[in-house]
Amino acid sequence: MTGVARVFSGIQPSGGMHLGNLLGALRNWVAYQHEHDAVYCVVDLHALTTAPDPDELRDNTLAAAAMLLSVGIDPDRSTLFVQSSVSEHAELAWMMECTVGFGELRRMTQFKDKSDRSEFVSAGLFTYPALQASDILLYDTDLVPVGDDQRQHIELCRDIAERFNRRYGDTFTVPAHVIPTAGARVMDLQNPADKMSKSLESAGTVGVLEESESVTRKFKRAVTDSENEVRYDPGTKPGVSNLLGILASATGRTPESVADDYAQYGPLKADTADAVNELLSPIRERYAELSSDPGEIARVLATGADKARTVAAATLERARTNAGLIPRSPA
Ligand code: AQP
Repeated sequence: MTGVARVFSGIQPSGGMHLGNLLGALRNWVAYQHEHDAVYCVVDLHALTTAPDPDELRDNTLAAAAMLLSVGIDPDRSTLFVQSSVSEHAELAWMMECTVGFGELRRMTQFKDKSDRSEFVSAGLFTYPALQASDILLYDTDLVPVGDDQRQHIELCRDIAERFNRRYGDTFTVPAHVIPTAGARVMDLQNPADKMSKSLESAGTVGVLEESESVTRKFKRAVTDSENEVRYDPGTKPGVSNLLGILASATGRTPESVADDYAQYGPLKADTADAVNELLSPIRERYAELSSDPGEIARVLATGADKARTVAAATLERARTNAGLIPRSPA
């Protein structure tokens, strides 16, 4: 423990990362590592909830780590590791499952959305928020930077921590979420009612590694509306508001002030594409360099896992003792 606030967040290795991941989460991760004790994790156990192909999961896990390094996560400032390398996550998850209510899990909207789209719904998909609570609570986390879609899960994590603390005495730090003001919910460019997502495989998803011509084309074809007024109003103008939100987030402004600069949709689309390409192009270059050195990525992850394990093991031990589990081996 360093005395500065601890930040924790994770990302699933469920495919190519997209602009929503970048603007909603990863850019904040990078910012936080300069003033906080940052712990970032590729959550491969969460990806197992949807039974990915094993080779794909392996590749995606390393690719996700390479992506985090490419967006600017600095392993000298942040602890970066893969969730399954630190077995304390899975062990504490059981205690979290015994702390969260069935009814609470059933209210999670992400579970409802994902189970509606899946033929096979694993019990793991249902208990996902318990594993996520374990991820967060193991590190005595103060702040969890996430996109808006994770708000409900982090609120549940707080409830789980508070219930455990009430039952067994002070054990966990109760974390707070941090959600960006712009870019918190990047919507699909073709269907602005849905959030941009890795697993939907829509033509309206913009990949972080996508070629700039393709990015420009996707913005040009972005669905707007039949009016011709540039106004930030996500309720009635979701497509236009999504473009304004993206351009605002990419340029550090507010969507309302960006809207004042435009009278037509065409220039708004073109400028948004340019701003996004400007953001993505150095990331693509860095990713190409890093991908040619998988040994370096593995080394960074191994060092990160060692650092993470030290903190996680101490928290797990505290939770075990407080809950009445006997020591693993005599003192
Ligand atoms: N569209 C989005 N806008 C803003 N933030 C987003 N995030 C995800 N989608 C958007 C944030 O990215 C972080 C990591 O996401 P994740 O991969 O762990 O979560 P996810 O919700 O599973 O991401 P996807 O892209 O929707 O993948 P699938 O479809 O596979 O589930 C989180 O902080 C999340 O808020």
